[in-house]
Amino acid sequence: MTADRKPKVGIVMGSRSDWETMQHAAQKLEALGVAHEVRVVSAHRTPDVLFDYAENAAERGLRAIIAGAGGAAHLPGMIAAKTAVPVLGVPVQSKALNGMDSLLSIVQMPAGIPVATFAIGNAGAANAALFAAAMLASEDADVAKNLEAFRRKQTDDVMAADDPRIA
Ligand code: RP5
Repeated sequence: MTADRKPKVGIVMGSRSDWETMQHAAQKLEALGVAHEVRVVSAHRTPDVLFDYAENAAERGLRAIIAGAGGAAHLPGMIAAKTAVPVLGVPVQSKALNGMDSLLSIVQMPAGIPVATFAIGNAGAANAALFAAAMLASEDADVAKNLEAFRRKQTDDVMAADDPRIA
């Protein structure tokens, strides 16, 4: 959680091994000034913790949950089944199938319980954080300002170095 503010976004992951990927979500939220928390919550190893986390998410003030998992990645869908807080799923790049298993597990939710699904790996984690920030921007002027500044800098950086032959 950033500073002492109540977290607005929860970042959860199925295993500590997912942190290498999910740290990219945390870094973006930190940079944009979005109060957040980070937890390991496993759908199959700690199912009771998952239920508890999801059932209390709205009451605790979470506005979005970024859930990353790899392999048979049922974490985002199971969380979404237990809360109306929007769930943003990040497929972690698995060793066996390069994250295609994670992607399909997360994206192919049957109609009725949605999970917004992002790209496999680091890009997905970063974009899930940017998406969560965009969700909060309409009610938080500071986040809106930070998000706008991030995008402006990103554009400026590309334009300032638009000849790929020059390092
Ligand atoms: C999933 O299994 C996790 O999300 C992780 O991506 C994958 C492997 O977990 P570990 O065996 O590394 O703990 O539950």
